[in-house]
Amino acid sequence: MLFKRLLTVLGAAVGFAAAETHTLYWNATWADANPDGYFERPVVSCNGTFPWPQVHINKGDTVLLYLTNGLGDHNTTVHFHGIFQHNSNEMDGPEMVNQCPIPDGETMLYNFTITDQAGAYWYHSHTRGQYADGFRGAFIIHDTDEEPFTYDEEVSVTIAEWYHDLSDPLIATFLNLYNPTGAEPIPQTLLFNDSYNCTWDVQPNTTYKLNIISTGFFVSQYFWIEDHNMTVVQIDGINVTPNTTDLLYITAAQRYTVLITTKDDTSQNYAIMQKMDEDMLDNEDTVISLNNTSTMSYDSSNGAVEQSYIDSYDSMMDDFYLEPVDAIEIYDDYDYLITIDVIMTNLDNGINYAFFNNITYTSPKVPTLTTVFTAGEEATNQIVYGTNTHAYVLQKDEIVQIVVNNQDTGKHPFHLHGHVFQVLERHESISDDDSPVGYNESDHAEWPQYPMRRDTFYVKPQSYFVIRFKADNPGVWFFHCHIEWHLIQGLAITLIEDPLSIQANQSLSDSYLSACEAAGVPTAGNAAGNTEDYLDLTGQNVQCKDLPAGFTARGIVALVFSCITGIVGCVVIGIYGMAEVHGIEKLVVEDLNVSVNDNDDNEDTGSQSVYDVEVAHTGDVDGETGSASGNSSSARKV
Ligand SMILES: *[C@@H]1O[C@H](CO)[C@@H](O)[C@H](O)[C@H]1NC(C)=O
Ligand SMILES: *[C@@H]1O[C@H](CO)[C@@H](O)[C@H](O)[C@H]1NC(C)=O
Ligand SMILES: *[C@@H]1O[C@H](CO)[C@@H](O)[C@H](O)[C@H]1NC(C)=O
Ligand SMILES: *[C@@H]1O[C@H](CO)[C@@H](O)[C@H](O)[C@H]1NC(C)=O
Ligand SMILES: *[C@@H]1O[C@H](CO)[C@@H](O)[C@H](O)[C@H]1NC(C)=O
Ligand SMILES: *[C@@H]1O[C@H](CO)[C@@H](O)[C@H](O)[C@H]1NC(C)=O
Ligand SMILES: *[C@@H]1O[C@H](CO)[C@@H](O)[C@H](O)[C@H]1NC(C)=O
Ligand SMILES: *[C@@H]1O[C@H](CO)[C@@H](O)[C@H](O)[C@H]1NC(C)=O
Ligand SMILES: *[C@@H]1O[C@H](CO)[C@@H](O)[C@H](O)[C@H]1NC(C)=O
Ligand SMILES: *[C@@H]1O[C@H](CO)[C@@H](O)[C@H](O)[C@H]1NC(C)=O
Ligand SMILES: *[C@@H]1O[C@H](CO)[C@@H](O)[C@H](O)[C@H]1NC(C)=O
Ligand SMILES: *[C@@H]1O[C@H](CO)[C@@H](O)[C@H](O)[C@H]1NC(C)=O
Ligand SMILES: [Cu+2]
Repeated sequence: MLFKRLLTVLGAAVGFAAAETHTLYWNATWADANPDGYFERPVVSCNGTFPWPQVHINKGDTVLLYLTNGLGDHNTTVHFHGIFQHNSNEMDGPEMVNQCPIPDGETMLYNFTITDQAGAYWYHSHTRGQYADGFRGAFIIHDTDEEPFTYDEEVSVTIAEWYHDLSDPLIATFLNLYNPTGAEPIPQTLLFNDSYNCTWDVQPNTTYKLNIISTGFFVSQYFWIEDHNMTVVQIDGINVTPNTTDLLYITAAQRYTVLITTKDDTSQNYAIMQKMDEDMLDNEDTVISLNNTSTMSYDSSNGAVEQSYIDSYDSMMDDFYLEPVDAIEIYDDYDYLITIDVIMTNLDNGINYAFFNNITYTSPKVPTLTTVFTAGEEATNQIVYGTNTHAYVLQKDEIVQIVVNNQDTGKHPFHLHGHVFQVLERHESISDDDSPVGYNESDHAEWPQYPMRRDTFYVKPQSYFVIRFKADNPGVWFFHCHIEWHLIQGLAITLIEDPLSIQANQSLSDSYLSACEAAGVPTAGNAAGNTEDYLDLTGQNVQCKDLPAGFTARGIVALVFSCITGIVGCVVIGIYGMAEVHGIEKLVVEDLNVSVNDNDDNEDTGSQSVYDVEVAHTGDVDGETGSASGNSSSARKV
């Protein structure tokens, strides 16, 4: 162990860790697997094998990944979560944002070099719901520079929840008139390394660097190891001043790297515990086990462990207080402000969507990156990206501040592609009995001098957070909730960072263009596919209409409730329900005596109507800001 440590230090000192190229061939195919020991089901596998491989590379290395779609009945894509993709924006992955979907039988080359990052990352499909079906794995970048902490061995583990149903049917019942409150599908179990009841063999008297990587898509997890402390040294690839805790709270997509020093006696094994954050589940009816136990084994002859209990889940480490080792100071001020309110509500088709302000993200007809490359000088005009991609054009090197005001009663872990961001403030959660609290620029908490940075950070119920980053990485970057269900509901915006530099320094590869051709997606045009007039968005994809005035989510709940409780109601739904809600309103009012325009009493649905919510306009914050850039929720200082 000492030898290994010496070698690493020596290797870094004399720089013999020459950059390598890792050529990977992955064929995404269906296979059967039983990762939780309860139920065999089809999973998206790598070459027929599940789980997907852990990828280990060094800083400076290049990845050449040939991803083949062998699924037959689905498109695919892959995103390397947390990777900056400097000058390789087309390799970032999100479907119709950074690339075309890869259709059946096609292969796309992901070609990128890791220049300035190390630590625990992961990869996953960025095609609707697909990583819930298994397409996900750990991606570890070993640092070639000396790390600011020492250890003997490095180990990585992924944690996630698991469903017995496939994503397709889950999405179909989730985005549905019969699910008007938008209740998310309930997972059945938790997985450890995409498996269960695992054993981690440890040596006594040894310090381990453990990368804990959430490859989850919904529920946050508490994580603890019986009678062992964990010293957090890195979050989402950012080294932090060591902070010791016995309990972590890990949202979907976050990573914690911890040091664990083992005991010097081997007479006992210990439980490694994972537990779902029950507050995020609408019900627990179909949960098989809220928690799961794996074994930290000092000696296999000690046998299996009992689960370990803790007194309170309130003692978890609060990542907000962690300080980055590089002590980068808070950016002085912002140049550009984006204020977005999280709202969940129903549209005219009765389906519950997620909104930032009044927009639920709807994919364009041409990937946003294709539009950047083909719009010429119009690429700096937000209009060409369409209204429903919720696009913001950022200028080179400006400081961007994003304020997320969460009007919803749930927690949401937000992820920014292409960057880590400074976290200035996360307000405490506000109880369901009170109204949501939004950020007030003239009355906020004191901000840290050296803010914590990471790429995924959660906002608390009915509360807000404030983040800043520098627009120094030209590219199209998605900002979205990492609860996959909420992304499917439209909780995303698109940031188009310095589009003219993208045009000048990057290009679309043959592989990108041939995937588009095979998928039948145009290789030029604005969001509507128009190549003649980039300012003409006629025919673009747009969200469904708003509910008729005065018709609330509550009305829909009543309507569906009537279906469940009364046969007559079912007939009504059968006739009108699947197509349009128009006209149903009157029926609901008559049949169920539900009052319309009764917007002040909707706590029984947990949802709010669009008509209850004031969209925030921040164009004139403190009278200091310049004219809004055409979007009501953003403002650039002049
Ligand atoms: C997948 O199969 C290809 C072609 O047979 C092979 O080159 C590659 O190494 C395999 N990858 C994994 C992770 O099994
Ligand atoms: C990928 O897998 C599919 C399904 O098993 C198979 O038909 C196809 O030939 C494979 N492609 C490659 C490049 O391995
Ligand atoms: C794959 O993507 C193309 C282009 O968006 C689309 O037309 C097609 O329906 C998709 N295929 C599947 C199976 O979803
Ligand atoms: C990968 O990208 C680099 C830099 O753009 C390029 O030089 C190289 O040819 C690419 N590799 C392949 C196999 O296309
Ligand atoms: C877990 O594995 C141990 C052996 O390591 C076994 O004794 C125990 O029964 C297993 N528990 C479950 C729930 O499968
Ligand atoms: C998780 O699985 C990987 C192999 O995919 C293995 O190398 C690693 O040791 C496992 N982690 C733990 C903590 O057991
Ligand atoms: C964990 O750390 C706390 C505070 O530093 C200490 O009191 C406790 O004894 C430690 N527990 C273990 C098991 O080392
Ligand atoms: C652990 O190290 C201590 C001294 O540092 C030694 O006394 C003890 O025997 C070691 N324990 C084991 C199990 O190797
Ligand atoms: C784990 O869940 C089971 C039921 O699913 C419950 O009986 C047990 O108390 C839970 N353990 C912990 C540590 O919460
Ligand atoms: C953990 O999961 C396994 C299988 O998924 C299950 O048998 C076990 O009861 C779960 N609960 C605990 C506390 O380990
Ligand atoms: C450790 O984290 C706690 C909050 O969980 C914070 O109060 C404390 O200042 C942190 N200490 C260091 C050294 O970062
Ligand atoms: C959102 O509100 C803005 C400003 O009021 C309006 O121009 C735009 O059409 C609205 N968008 C949608 C999708 O309703
Ligand atoms: Cu969310």
